Amino acid sequence: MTRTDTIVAPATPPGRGGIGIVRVSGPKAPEIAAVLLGELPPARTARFARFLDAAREPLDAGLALFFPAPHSYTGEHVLELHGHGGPAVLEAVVQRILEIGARRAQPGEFTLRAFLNDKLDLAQAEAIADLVDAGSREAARAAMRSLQGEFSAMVHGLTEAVTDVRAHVEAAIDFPEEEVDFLADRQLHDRFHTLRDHFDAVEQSARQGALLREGMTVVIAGRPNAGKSSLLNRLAGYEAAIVTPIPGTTRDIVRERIDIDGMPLHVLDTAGLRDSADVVEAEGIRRAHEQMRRADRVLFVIDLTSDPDARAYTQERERLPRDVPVTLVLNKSDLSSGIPLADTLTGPPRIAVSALTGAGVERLREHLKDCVGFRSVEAGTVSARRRHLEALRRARDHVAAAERRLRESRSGELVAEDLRGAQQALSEITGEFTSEDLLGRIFGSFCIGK
Ligand SMILES: Nc1nc2c(ncn2[C@@H]2O[C@H](COP(=O)(O)OP(=O)(O)O)[C@@H](O)[C@H]2O)c(=O)[nH]1
Ligand SMILES: [Mg+2]
Repeated sequence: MTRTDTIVAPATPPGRGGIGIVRVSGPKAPEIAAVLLGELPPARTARFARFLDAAREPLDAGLALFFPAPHSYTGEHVLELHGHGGPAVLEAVVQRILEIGARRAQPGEFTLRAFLNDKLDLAQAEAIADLVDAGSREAARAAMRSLQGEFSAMVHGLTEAVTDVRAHVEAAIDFPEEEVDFLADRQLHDRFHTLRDHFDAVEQSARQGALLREGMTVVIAGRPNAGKSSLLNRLAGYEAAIVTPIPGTTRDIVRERIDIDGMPLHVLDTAGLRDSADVVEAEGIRRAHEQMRRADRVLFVIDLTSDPDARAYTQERERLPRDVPVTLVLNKSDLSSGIPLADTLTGPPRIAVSALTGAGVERLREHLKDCVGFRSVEAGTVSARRRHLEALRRARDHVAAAERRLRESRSGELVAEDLRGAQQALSEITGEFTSEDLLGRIFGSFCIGK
């Protein structure tokens, strides 16, 4: 992948549409325009043009736009051709451009070039993909904030705060006679304290952003006929799964993506847990266990009418994955007078609902949001990814280590070293410090033409 190549790809999704856009970026873009269109359009001005083949017959006609470097998306010369949105006609235009002297772009390569040319930082580049993929208006808004640099600004603010503390510590190293006094300074301890609060605030914001993007996965489990499929349908708001009074109806996993205040909730309905002789149902039960192990939470549905003491849960508990938290959903509350109170203090949280009438389902939704710490999207929510959260955590660990060393060893050198580690971890978020490998992973997941 060299940046002296000129790349080309359709920028609109494959399929048929009113308009199809082909994008070209690189040093040869002006030459390609001259050959394909017969002339180079004036900078940043839409021009009607015919897109010509080798025999100068038009392949298509539409608008041509030329963005001279460095004032373009990628920072290179960019040519945009807005033609008709048919797969064959778009491919013909791309083919002609390949002949003139470009190569096909790899996924995310336009945005990678924008990153390499300092048009945007890594967190902003990721925000572009998040904006394209956003599954809700809230997620789109958060991605837009990150794209505008709000998240990067938070991370830079944090980096500056770490740098300040490090400067203070390094000043101490420069005056060895006074080093111990310097490092025992009350002010330095206060700064560490402020730094911790600062980390909390940024992490909180990033966590909300990551939840908006990735959401949570819950598996609905329980005995046959407890009302699992009814609960899924109630959460989804339509009949996604088949509901019958016959136990063992659900065998395949039924998945639904539901939106709670913009947070994606992936809900999986599973075969009822029982000792079944039927091979098909047994396979369904095996899959249910497999999905539970991967879930963020298990909703264990109890039929209050037949199992008021939630014995099904007590019996199955051993077989449930140990590290996945459970909520007991006490269903069919419309038919049951009281809710069992035994174990309420020690066992998993319990929520009474009626999948039939919908009573209690709103409370269940709120409960799920609380479980992952999702707040309804506040003004400042930015989009963020797991990668960012991990880097923040590593940076915070380095700061904690620095603080510990300060207390224990009073060695300025070592404290400064830890703080350098924190800075490095933070710089991975915005991409001042990145490996080829990480870039490959991030941009490889983009679509072609982005
Ligand atoms: N009265 C009442 N019946 C329910 C409720 N939830 C489910 N049912 C009924 O219980 C039966 C089994 O429901 P289903 O959702 O298929 O259970 P699953 O086997 O756990 O998926 C069906 O006849 C449902 O109509 C509820 O909250 N109240
Ligand atoms: Mg079912």
